[in-house]
Amino acid sequence: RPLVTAIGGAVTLGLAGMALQAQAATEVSLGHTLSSNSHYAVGAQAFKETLEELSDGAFTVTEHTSGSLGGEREMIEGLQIGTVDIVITSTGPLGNFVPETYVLDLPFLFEDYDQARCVLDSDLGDELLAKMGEHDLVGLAWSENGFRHMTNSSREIASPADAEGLRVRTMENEVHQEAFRQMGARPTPMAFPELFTALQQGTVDGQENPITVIVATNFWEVQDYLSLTGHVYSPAAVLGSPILLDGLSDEEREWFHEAARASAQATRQEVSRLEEEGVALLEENGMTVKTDIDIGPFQDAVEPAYEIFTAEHGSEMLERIQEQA
Ligand code: EAX
Repeated sequence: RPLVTAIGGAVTLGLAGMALQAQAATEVSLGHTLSSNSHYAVGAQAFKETLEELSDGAFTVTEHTSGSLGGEREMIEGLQIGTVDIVITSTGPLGNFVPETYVLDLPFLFEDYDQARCVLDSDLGDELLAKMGEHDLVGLAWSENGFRHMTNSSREIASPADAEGLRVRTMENEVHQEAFRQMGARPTPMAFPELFTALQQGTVDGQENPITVIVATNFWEVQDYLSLTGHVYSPAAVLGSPILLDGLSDEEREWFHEAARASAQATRQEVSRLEEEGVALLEENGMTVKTDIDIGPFQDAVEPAYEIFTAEHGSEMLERIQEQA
């Protein structure tokens, strides 16, 4: 009898302990626009594992994929008002909130992944993350989307002339829109969750995204041609909501920063892997891929976008990046 009571007591204590822990756990919502087999999902899982481990289960992370919390612009707004806690987003719509980040979206700014990652990991990258604090956002880490390439359903694009008149969906980013206007295309800004249907229904003829996104979204189902233009490097940011993060202790906040860095690291690795394997996969799925593109004429075509950019945003950040790159 005493033994049973002792066991009963231990079980009760154990259950009480579990209940306490369950009560204390804070659920953190994390949103992104891509599918659960994407490089963002890999990053989301790394964020989850790291935060849950560092906090010993005090925080649990729930991932919301495929734009189920809205497009990137909407999710950034969600961070500002606290309806979502963590967002992995391209810089596409970010310039609308933090104009200092527009510089990163200039076409042909970076030559390769090493260069881009190096700049984002430098003081300049930290400065840009800190800037987000002035706009009701917490910049946690620079992650990655990848170099963007053009796809469409009409024809092979080998030169800017081939893009003439093409209705190309762009992100909601004025620098990108200007670049495509200069190329002679007809840019149509649109949130990512609407894109697949727009391509399917022919509302737009083409779009541009990194190999990672083209693979994760099965764009081969609605696009026949891929041209490896690599016309712009697309960074991603891991952002937090000040509504959650401002209320945490320094130690807790540092866990979020560390989780975001682990997330970025995992995502970059996945981007590199897909850069190696993705094109073959797209060809297997029936896309015609133009690989040996002469980017000179594309660079010439988008040159005026730089003047328009500096007239509006100044040239200081741009020059600093160009010096480092
Ligand atoms: O961040 O909107 C886009 O084309 C982005 O590349 C996508 O949402 C991933």
